[in-house]
Amino acid sequence: MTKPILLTGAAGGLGSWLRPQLLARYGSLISSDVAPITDLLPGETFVQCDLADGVAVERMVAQSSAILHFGGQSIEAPFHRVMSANILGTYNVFEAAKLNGIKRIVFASSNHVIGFHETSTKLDAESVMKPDGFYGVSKAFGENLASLYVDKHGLEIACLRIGTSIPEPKDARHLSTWLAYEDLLSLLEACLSAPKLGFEIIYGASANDRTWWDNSKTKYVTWTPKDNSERFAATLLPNGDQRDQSDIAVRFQGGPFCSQNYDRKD
Ligand code: 15L
Repeated sequence: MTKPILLTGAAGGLGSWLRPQLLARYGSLISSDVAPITDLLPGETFVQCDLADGVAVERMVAQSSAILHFGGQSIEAPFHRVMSANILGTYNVFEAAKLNGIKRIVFASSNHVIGFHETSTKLDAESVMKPDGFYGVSKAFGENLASLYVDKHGLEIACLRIGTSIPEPKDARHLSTWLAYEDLLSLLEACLSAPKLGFEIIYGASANDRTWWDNSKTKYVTWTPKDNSERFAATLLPNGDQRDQSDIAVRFQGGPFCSQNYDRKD
C-alpha cells in the first residue's frame, strides 16, 4: 500500500482548509503541526511535531510518500524565530526526505521572496529575489535549499510563491496577489501529478487581471488557475485606486511587509 502524503503546517489557515480536500482526493493524510489538531477526519493521522526537531521530523517523514511543506512561521518575525521554524525547519524536512528516499515535495514559499520589486514590474520564475524581511529571506533560503536538493540529490521540488491565499481579497493589493483556495488546491494536485518535476518556481496567484506575475517559464507543471480577483474590484475600490503610489506598502509588491521596520532615508 502506498504511504500517505504528509502535510506540515496542517493546523494553520491554509492547512486547515486543505486537510479535508486532500483527504477527499487522496484517501489518507499525515497532518503535522506544532499546535494540536483534535478534529481528525477518517483516514487522517496527526503527528505533533516541532519542525526544528530533526529527529522528530525524520521519524514523521519516514511514514510518508510525498510532502506538502506548509509548516513554519508564516509572517514576519524576529530573526531567531524565523531561523528555527523556517530555516532549520525546512532543512530538517528536505534532509529527512533525502534520507528516506522521498522525492516529491511541494514547498509553500511566498511572494515575500520578491517583495521589494516595484508593483510596476512584471516578474517570472527567473526574476531576481528581493526579499522584504527575515521571513522572505527564510523562504528564499528554502528555495535555494530546494535547488540544491534537486541538483545534488535528485529530489523533485516545486516552490510555490504564494500570493495572498484567503477566502476573498480584502484590499487593493490583494487584487494582484489573491490565490483562491480552489486554485491553490488545483496547483497542489498539478504539482503532485506532474509526470516529472525538477526544481520549479511557480507564482501562486489566481488568474487576476491585475497580476504582477507570469508563470510562462514553468518547466514541468501545467496549471491553469480559474478564479480572478477582478470580480471584487468594484466593491473594494468603488472610487478606483486612490492609494498614494509612493507609499512603501503600495510601491512594492510585498506591501506591508516592505514598510514594516523600513528606515531607509534616501
Ligand atoms: C504570506 O507569505 C503570508 O503567509 C500571508 O499571511 C500573507 O501575508 C501573504 O504573504 C501576503 O503577501 O498577502
